[in-house]
Amino acid sequence: MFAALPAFSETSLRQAHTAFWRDGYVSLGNVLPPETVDVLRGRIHAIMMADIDPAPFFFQHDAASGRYEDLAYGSGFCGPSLAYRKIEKLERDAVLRGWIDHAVLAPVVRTLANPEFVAPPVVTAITLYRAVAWNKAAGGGTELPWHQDGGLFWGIDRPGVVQLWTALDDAPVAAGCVEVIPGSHAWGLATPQGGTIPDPVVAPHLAATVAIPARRGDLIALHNYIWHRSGRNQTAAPRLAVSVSYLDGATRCTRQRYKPRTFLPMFES
Ligand SMILES: O=C(O)CCC(=O)C(=O)O
Repeated sequence: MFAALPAFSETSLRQAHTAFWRDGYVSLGNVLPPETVDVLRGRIHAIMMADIDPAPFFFQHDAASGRYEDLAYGSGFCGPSLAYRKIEKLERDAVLRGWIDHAVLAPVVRTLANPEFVAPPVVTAITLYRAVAWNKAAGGGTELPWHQDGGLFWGIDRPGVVQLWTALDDAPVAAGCVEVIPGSHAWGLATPQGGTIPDPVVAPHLAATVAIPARRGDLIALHNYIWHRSGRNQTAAPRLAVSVSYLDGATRCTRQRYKPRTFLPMFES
């Protein structure tokens, strides 16, 4: 299904590296052909509709109000619906894993993970923190507040190295595309626990917001510390994307209340 994907050139990786470390994000272009997008999108829809056994996956449904504050936690799968907001553990599906772990992504992750540009990238061990479908049903979805993907809340002993976000539907501004504050990755964590950034901290920077509208098949890299958000979907079409967070292979889980997690090795084949 992925056999024909072209490799990223050294020039494109160099340009991506410069933009990523300067701005905290970079668009890597349209990488997936429509037929591949259809397969991946179809898999996630089948999981949401329970045409594929939903048991291996973690779900969070949209709040009826579309307000982040009203989301239910711990409810999991609550019946077939295309209005799940988030589905985690996508790597448990062999087809989706084929993209998460695809060889064409390995040099992108290894190049962007290193603050110095090295070509070809040093072959370091990479593991998976999470692979998540972010879904906004037509005319719905939930507003995702400004946040960073790191901090104590993430339960790891060092920051993630990069996140790759793939659009499986068009994501124009009106559909709630990802928005960022360029350069904010360089400011460290806004709070030690990470996650949502308090409104008074974000407010002085809002004028610098940049929206990143995407077409289906587009790939975007996000630094874990970039301040980012997305709004509700005000279009008549759904907005689905997959976001994969990669770790340096030496990363260890720091949680103590539960058995520490181990992280799935990536790009080994
Ligand atoms: O797709 C979205 O709306 C949010 C994506 C996101 O927050 C992430 O990839 O970390």
